[in-house]
Amino acid sequence: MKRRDFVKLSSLGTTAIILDGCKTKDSAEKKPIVYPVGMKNIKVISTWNAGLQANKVAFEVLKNKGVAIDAIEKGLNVTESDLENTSVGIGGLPDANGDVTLDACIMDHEFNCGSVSYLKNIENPISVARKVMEDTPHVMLSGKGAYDFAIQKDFEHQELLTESSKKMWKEWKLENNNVLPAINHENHDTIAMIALDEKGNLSTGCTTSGWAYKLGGRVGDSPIIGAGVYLDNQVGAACATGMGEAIIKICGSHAIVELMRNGSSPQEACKIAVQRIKNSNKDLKDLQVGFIAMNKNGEIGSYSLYSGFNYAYQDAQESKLIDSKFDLEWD
Ligand code: SD4
Repeated sequence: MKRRDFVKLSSLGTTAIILDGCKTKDSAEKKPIVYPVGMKNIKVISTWNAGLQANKVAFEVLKNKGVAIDAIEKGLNVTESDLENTSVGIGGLPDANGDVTLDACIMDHEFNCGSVSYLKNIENPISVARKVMEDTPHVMLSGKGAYDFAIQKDFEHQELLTESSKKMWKEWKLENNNVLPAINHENHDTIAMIALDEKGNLSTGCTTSGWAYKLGGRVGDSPIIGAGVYLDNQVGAACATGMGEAIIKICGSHAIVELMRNGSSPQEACKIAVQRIKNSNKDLKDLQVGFIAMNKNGEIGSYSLYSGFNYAYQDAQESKLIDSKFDLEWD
């Protein structure tokens, strides 16, 4: 039997054991980790308020014994197709030129991942990302290539700039002299999600229209594996929201998974990642970032730099919004 291999399911099918998945901080010796599997452990978390609706759909998939990757795709599709959501999919706020350009990525329990960036005119980029993962030898497609691939896979060409998003963009152009707005709790709700299925497998994904009124061509953290999301099924998963530039610089989600591997709880790991961002940026003004994480045991955590970040939680018992812990008050 190989080290780190999934060892066995218990006779009741409610626990599984892995070796060396999450070492405790001071032990070099490989302690077996027992983690729960089974229907009573299924759960979903996702960023911001819009996560409540998305979680419901994702949870339905899990409840019907579906796999985590399906839960992620179906859940995130809800937010992408919500015309009222100005941060994701159709209705997302455009870049400075008025183009809606979308970023998304998805990752499963076997390190398979797919991603699209700078994708125009396709309502559900997370589904295109999944096709990249499943139907190509690549991880990431961008721009026109991603669009052409989506059309080839029978996705529909859509106008993504709604009348209300267009109006907001025009007002911004007139009033703000091309100054980028802050990414905060009032104007942003990119969705990033983690799901744990009945087999004890995790998946994660993220989808966004990115920083409103960004420069044309800008790509954030959300389609970047390791920044916007990361997952090691023997350890846990993490995903991000907020200013992508700061998240990319510390490989935020990957950092959190590595911290969990070395013994941090999801909560501690998210906090340490935020501290790294705090310490690696001179100007913290308007630099909101938030992380959520779940480990193999289904324990969850989150942390943001500023107040105002929340995330949605759903399991068999409850669906709720949780206010994240944070470092600084938003004024
Ligand atoms: C980006 N991280 O494009 C995204 C934006 C975001 O809540 O998450 N906003 O940088």
